[in-house]
Amino acid sequence: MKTTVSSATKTVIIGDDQPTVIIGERINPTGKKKLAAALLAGDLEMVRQEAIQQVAAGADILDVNVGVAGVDEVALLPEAVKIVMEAVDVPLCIDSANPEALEAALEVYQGKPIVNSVSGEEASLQRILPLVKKYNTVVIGLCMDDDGIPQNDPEKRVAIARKIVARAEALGIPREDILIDCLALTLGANDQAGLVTLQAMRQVKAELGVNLTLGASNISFGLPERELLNTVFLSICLAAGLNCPIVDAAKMRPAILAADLALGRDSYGRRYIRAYRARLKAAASAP
Ligand code: THG
Repeated sequence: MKTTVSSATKTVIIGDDQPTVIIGERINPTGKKKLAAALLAGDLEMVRQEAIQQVAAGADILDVNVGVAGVDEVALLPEAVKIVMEAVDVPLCIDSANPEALEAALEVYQGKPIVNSVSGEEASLQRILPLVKKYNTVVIGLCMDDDGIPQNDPEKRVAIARKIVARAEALGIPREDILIDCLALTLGANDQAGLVTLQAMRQVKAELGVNLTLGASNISFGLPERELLNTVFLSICLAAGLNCPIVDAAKMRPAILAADLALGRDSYGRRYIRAYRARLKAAASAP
């Protein structure tokens, strides 16, 4: 199963026989007061800087989310997408709960982006899947529906993934254009949350054969030593078949390269060694 996304000039392939694809999470005002304030003022300079820094840190795709209370996302999301397309050449993952904002961004996008996201909620299926078809995009399907996110019930999350795939295919959206997100919730509220996500991912991959994404950093909200927990959980997820995590590239890329090598996805360890040499060189030239 190969999922292809693109910018105007670059193509990224997502699949089990490919190296892990990093979707950079940092263009997102959640927990970032300065970015939230800048977005409210219509200032996209921080967005531009985050885009450049994340690609320098090894992000293969960038998630773009400008959702702050009080912001006009229909106007701002396409502007943010344009600024990011100007600053970097990687494909984008357009992240909004607002269908009008998604469509406005799809109108200006050049290439084949990821729409983040559709869910199993009836209103979402009816509103988002036709956009995915019309604009020929890839789409992330979230394992939640009108009853919310199934807690401690991996089978229910798999059932939602099955429904999203069936509804997409009924509209002529091919299965390779669907990335399923089994959803990571914080371990701070439920110590079984990680295991539930892992079991759902294994079953979705075995039954539906689709590629998997995950906002993996959610696992550590509210807990100490977030980076440690994120790194360990992410490594376990990669072994369970996660293909394109949404993470902070600067923090997670070394562990992802190590996991890819350990899992036989890095021939002769070339990517692992190249990244190590680049870090040595950067450290030697640092002031
Ligand atoms: N699934 C899908 N899309 C998603 C999510 C998901 N998009 C948004 C989110 N979840 C993934 N992105 C983030 C972005 C930031 C953080 C976590 C997930 C984060 N931010 C720090 C905080 O809030 O404390 C602030 C970071 C900083 O200041 O450096 O943790 O699950 N499909």
